[in-house]
Parts: sequence; C-alpha cells; structure tokens
Amino acid sequence: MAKPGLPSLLLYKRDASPPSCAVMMLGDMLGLNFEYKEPDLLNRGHKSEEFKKINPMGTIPVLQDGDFIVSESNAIMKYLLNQYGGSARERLYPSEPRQQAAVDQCLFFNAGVLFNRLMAVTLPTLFHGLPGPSAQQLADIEEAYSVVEAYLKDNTYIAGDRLTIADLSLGTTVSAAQAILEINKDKFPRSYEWLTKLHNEEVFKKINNPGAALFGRSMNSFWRKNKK
Ligand SMILES: N[C@@H](CCC(=O)N[C@@H](CS)C(=O)NCC(=O)O)C(=O)O
Repeated sequence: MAKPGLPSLLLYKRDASPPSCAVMMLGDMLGLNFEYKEPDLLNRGHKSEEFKKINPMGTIPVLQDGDFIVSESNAIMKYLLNQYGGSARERLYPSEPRQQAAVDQCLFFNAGVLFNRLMAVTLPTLFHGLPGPSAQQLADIEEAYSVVEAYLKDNTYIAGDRLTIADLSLGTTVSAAQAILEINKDKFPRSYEWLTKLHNEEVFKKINNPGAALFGRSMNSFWRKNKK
C-alpha cells in the first residue's frame, strides 16, 4: 500500500526485467508511489535518442524523482533507501561496516557477474536468433550459482540473517535464471532453500514471481521460434 504524502516517482521498467523487479519490490516495501513507463525493448525503444537522454546506457530500470534521474538498480535502491527509507533503511541496507560490505559484495557480484551471464543468453535470444543456451553459457551460470551457494554458507539470507536489498538484487536474477538453468537441489542445497524462502515472501509473490514467470515464457517462446 502506498503511503499518502510520499512523492510520486517515475520508474522506467518492464515486469520481466529482474533489476526492475528488485526496484519495484523495494518501492512496495517502502510504500512508495511509482508511476510507470515501459520502453518497448523488443523494438529497441530503450536505445532511442530520446531514451538515451534519460539513460545513456539504454537500459532499464531508470528512476526519475522530479528533476533527478538515476539508473542502475543497485544505485536506485540505495537512493530510495537514503531518501525515503526511514527506519527501514537500517534493516534493508545496514550501516555497520562489515554488514554493509557483505550486502555490497552481493550487489557488485550480481551487477558485474551473475546478471551479465543471464544477459549473455537473453540478448542473443531476443535479438540474434539464439535457439537455446550453449554449454559454455550454462557452465558460466552454474559457476555463478556456486558463488551464491558459498555466500549462503553461514547465512540464511544472502548477506546475513535477515532480508536486505542484496536478496532483492540477487534473488530476482537467480529467479529469472531458473528459466535457463534450474538450481540443482543436490549440488546447491542452500541456494535452493534460499530461493524457495524468497519465493514465499509476500513481496516476491506479488512482484518477482510473476515477473520471472513472464521472463521464462518469453525466453521459451523465442527459443521455439529461433529453432525453426
Ligand atoms: N546493471 C543494470 C542492468 C540493467 C539492464 O541491463 N537491464 C536490461 C533489462 S533486464 C536492459 O535494459 N537491457 C537492454 C539492453 O542491454 O539492450 C541494473 O542493475 O540496472
């Protein structure tokens, strides 16, 4: 439920986009009012001159708060917490240096490694006729899953004993990646348990799970088409 009195923020997003889902979930948890715009990714709307004035990288999500614009989901989430997080900020992005470093480690790992391995399959599927993931792409994703498993060694959530924005960031990517490579329960039991737990959180049920399902349907439909 959006809280009255909070500003209306404009979010460029798509429901099937994991980083968009991470930002939308945080917005929901903070009770923020988002207005949405949905660039037409399949028709390269995010690469238009107009959109690149908003985000030179031509990616979503992008947040506009009045005359302030910020892209990169992790930067957007930190901005929202700093600006509007109130008492939830400390819970979702702790200030204690080691706890915060553990969260940041996950955010950077997702932005720099795991999400890119998902995109290495997604973009060629959508735009270059890839008929399915290659053995190397699957091996790369599995290797990234082994890092997630290691992060969960001493924790029930990805960066500690409670849910933080690291779970929103990595959880949305790992959820979507299930359409490409399901987590092997025997090989990565902690990751399997973590993902199951996240999928049962109300905010994941509302935003992430339908988004990840949409991503999976879209990928499978492209693979079928690309095989012909
Ligand atoms: N690291 C960025 C990734 C953003 C990103 O690549 N988003 C995808 C959609 S899920 C996109 O816009 N891709 C378009 C493209 O790269 O052409 C973030 O976390 O916001």
